[in-house]
Amino acid sequence: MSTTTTSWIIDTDAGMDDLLAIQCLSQPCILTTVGGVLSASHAADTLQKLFPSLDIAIGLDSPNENAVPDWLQQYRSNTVASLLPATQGLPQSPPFSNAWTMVRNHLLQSAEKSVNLLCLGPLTNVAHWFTQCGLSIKIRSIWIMGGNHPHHQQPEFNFHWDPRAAQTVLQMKHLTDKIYLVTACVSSREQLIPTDDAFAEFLERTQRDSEFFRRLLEHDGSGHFVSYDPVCAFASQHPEHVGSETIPLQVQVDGLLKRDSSGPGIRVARKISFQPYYFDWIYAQTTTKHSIQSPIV
Ligand SMILES: [Ca+2]
Repeated sequence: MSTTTTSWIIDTDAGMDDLLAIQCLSQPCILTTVGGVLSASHAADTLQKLFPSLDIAIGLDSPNENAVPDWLQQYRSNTVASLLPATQGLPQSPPFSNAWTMVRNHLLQSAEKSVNLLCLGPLTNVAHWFTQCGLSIKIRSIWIMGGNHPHHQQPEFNFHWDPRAAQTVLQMKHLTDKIYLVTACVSSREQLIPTDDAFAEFLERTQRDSEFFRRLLEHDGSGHFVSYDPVCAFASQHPEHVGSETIPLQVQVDGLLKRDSSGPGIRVARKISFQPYYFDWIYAQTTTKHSIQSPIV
């Protein structure tokens, strides 16, 4: 039996910015984890504690999981892990489902062009899912936070962590025209706000009215988690505030995106209307009952 409504799958590596993005996406969704900022299993454990009402399944780690750099080890042990003591006393995480099994079952039950993907980590899972089945017909849109604008020479983390998967996904014939790429260049802290004062005012107002936001700020006082993944989530919910261009792209071996006329044409976000829409959205989604209720609230 097919459903006629649209649905959302969020594929995430559970960084601080992922957590805000998930909290802001107000409709029910499936969460799948992918290795990146956290390993896939660590991410699932973290999300289960923070968002126990959502369906969560474990996906794949990238080939780079065997060579985690020092800075990432430190992030794993300090940043996201430090949110978890507030959830102590909750039941242990159950055995998680396999992400591919959960996604496949969901796609099989869904109508054509009804499932949206929000990809907030490396593309390891997505490359795996759609190279081995013909279910891409069920996909309506794929919003990807990752990569760099080709005028920029620095690879972005998600694409750098699994460049082969990124290249595989961008080249998938049946998916290319469904992809919306929100690069690091258009979603970084520098792009978000005109002045430090305006950002400070936003942080002050939001933490005053949102316990969830305040808890995130306790662990990252800079508020950098407002960058990247929540921007991609916002773009997916409000495409009317996104200006885009289509650019032929190839992923280099280090994850750098380069303009290449032999590559597939990918829709890339060029400009996002942050003021006031993005900040009003973050405020509304973290302070109203529409948000996912989590035990840290
Ligand atoms: Ca992420």
